[in-house]
Amino acid sequence: MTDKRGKLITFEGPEGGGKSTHAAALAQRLRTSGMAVKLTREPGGTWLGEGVRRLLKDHQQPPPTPPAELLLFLAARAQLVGEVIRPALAAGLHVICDRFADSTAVYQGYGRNFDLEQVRELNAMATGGLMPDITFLLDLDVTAGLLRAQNRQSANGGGADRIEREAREFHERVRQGYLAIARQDPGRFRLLDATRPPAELQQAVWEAAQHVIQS
Ligand code: T5A
Repeated sequence: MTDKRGKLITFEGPEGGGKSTHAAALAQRLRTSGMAVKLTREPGGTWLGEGVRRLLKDHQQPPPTPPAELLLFLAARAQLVGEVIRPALAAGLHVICDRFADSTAVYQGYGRNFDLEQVRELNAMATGGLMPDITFLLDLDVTAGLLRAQNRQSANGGGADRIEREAREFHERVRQGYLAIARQDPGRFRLLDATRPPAELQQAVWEAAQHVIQS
């Protein structure tokens, strides 16, 4: 154990923004610089969470009701925080998480129209009040994001998941929801234009992450 807690760094945004790409690139660069890093994702990152991920992405079975969907995302988060994130932070690792509580605030709050305050309270229960030290919001136009996600799936031989198949209006509410919560917490969010070249974005992420890690 070290006496210095690691930092929690999250990546958020609508579909296809490049969260996975940039989370992995940051983890790699931090490791190359000699830092201990845990890279994880939501939903997922634990046995329970990966099971929830499979259930929630499946589009061939009857869909979960909106409350069931909300509670499953929260259950996966509670497990990830308790089993992986808190122990890693306490051991001095920097944790990079591909989506976190803001995804529920936005997809279930703004997207599915759950009461935002109720979602905030449920998120606080799932995380035990743990907040990211910095959150990168990769923002891009809904059509462009869905197209990128589709192209990546075609390249991998897969298809769109259940949430990607939602109506365009749903994805538009998600995008606007992200921009709204980022405006409410400018100290934590770094808003990035996800259409910029990947190398430029990686450099911007690196500089902001370095600043937080050294603080
Ligand atoms: N969800 C999740 C909720 O509803 N509530 C919740 O509480 C949580 C946690 C998760 C789904 O669950 C929902 C949100 C999601 O719908 P997922 O598979 O994790 O599903 O899906 P996403 O997180 O949306 O991830 P995606 O795979 O769609 O997109 P990413 O990770 O943002 O994008 P990435 O890195 O895979 O990149 C997509 C493509 O774009 C290219 C990449 O090479 C790749 O091909 N790309 C770029 N191209 C040009 N310029 C750039 N700057 C690029 N950056 C990446």
